[in-house]
Amino acid sequence: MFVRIAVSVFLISLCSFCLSPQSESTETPPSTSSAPNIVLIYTDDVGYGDVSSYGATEISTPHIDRLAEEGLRFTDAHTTSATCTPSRYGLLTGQYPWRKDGTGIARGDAALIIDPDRFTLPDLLKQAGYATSVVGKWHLGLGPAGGPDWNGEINPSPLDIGFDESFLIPATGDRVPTVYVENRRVVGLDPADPIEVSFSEKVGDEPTGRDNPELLKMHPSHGHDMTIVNGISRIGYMTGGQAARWVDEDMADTITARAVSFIERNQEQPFFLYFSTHDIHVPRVPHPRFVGKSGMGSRGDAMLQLDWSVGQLLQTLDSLQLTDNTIVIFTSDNGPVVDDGYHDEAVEKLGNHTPAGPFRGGKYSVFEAGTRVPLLIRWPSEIAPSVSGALVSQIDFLASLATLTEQSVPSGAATDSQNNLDVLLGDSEENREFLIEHAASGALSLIKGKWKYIEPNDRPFYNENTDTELGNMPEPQLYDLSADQSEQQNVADQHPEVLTEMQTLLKKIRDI
Ligand code: NG6
Ligand code: CA
Repeated sequence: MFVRIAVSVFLISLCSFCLSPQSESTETPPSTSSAPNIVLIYTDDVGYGDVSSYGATEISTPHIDRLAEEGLRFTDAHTTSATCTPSRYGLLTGQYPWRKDGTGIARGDAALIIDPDRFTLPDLLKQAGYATSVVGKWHLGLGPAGGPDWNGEINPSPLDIGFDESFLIPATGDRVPTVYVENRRVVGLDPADPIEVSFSEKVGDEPTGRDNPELLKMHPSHGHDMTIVNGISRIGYMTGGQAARWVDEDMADTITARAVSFIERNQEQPFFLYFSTHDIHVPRVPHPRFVGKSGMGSRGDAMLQLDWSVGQLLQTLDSLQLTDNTIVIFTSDNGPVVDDGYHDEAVEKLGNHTPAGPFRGGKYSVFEAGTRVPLLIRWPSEIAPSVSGALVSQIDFLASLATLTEQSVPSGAATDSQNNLDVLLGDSEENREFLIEHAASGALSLIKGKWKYIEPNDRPFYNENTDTELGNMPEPQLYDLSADQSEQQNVADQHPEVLTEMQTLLKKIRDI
């Protein structure tokens, strides 16, 4: 109730601001400083069991844990998908990525996947009067059909879908081009040394991991054997842009500093920061000050680096006295993977650590660990610390934040996003009526009540490169998550009526 009242007060004041920012009324104009800032920390490949507040005992993540101690810790929160590009598409658009072609793992030179005409989460917050920024991993494509002009203006870009500013890792750390893009330009590019990128054939004459493994400081375990940059071979070929190339060891420092700067520059007005970390995706090359500190190899060290980045943001909010009225959301884009393509000692030094927590599968998988991720939401002035077992999905962030900021969503936009604000603020523990999970194979799962149905598909059950149970099977699967959260007993044969009901509902949702 307290939260509801406080949120209503905020809504009234923010709404007045939106309607009459130039008001000439003699009354004191409503203060926009009552609008909560929103910092969305979107991590890469962090699993349910990778955070100590979610039960990890082999690693300590004190800064992330602070969010759990001071906010809400969700135990049944999901991304839309078990890989990065589709999850981010769903997060930013409120439309399930499987409704749109071309939302699979994007190439490093993919065109912008989100149509600039589509209403997005940053559009919403901009409309509500927020300063909006994305810092870090993008992986939603850039530029027009055919891909971006790395040597000129990159257009369209996040600036065309609602962000006021952007500082990007264009795709992933393991894909070329290995350069940052700030707003519409590659950072630090020397025009005399233009960038060329290809994912189909070698360009330029730089060595590759395949031909010159002796030049590598980290060797691929599968794929990742094309152009060598900073001693690490990548996915894709690139030449040129030498002065603009990032140094992997400095990446967390670089993007964290950019995020801190955005907060500092916008401290006097409501802001939305989408801080999208590279950690703990491959290649895991943390700064030397974290190397060896986890005892768990580079994956654990990258986790410590991620925790440090979170700490820097929290400290910035503290020092600017913004903590009380800033909503900090910490979550991940998909479940965990240990060997995702490099020999980085993650497998050898994993020890007793369980990245997926109690769940089966991992990144790419149809099983729970594919999409069930940590979700922490802290808003000290409004949310009492607690644990929520409610079934929630990132697809609902858009509609829920629309309710919070009293903005309307245009008809036809974000049609899969439901207002779930009460649950996200800890005012209710009502489960989402149903939840869809989307695996890398394209297969969908449906959760409703205690049941989880996985549709049949003929892709492999197991990926030996990543050592992941993908969970694909030619037969329908049905699990009772209330009794079997690790999806061991397929009870489809015992409950034909439930199976039919789930299949009918999934078809209905798919056909909307
Ligand atoms: C896969 C890559 C993997 C990772 C993934 C995307 C190979 C063999 N594997 O194709 O390393 O880059 O794509 O990860 O190339 S995600 O988190 O961005 O979805
Ligand atoms: Ca990811």
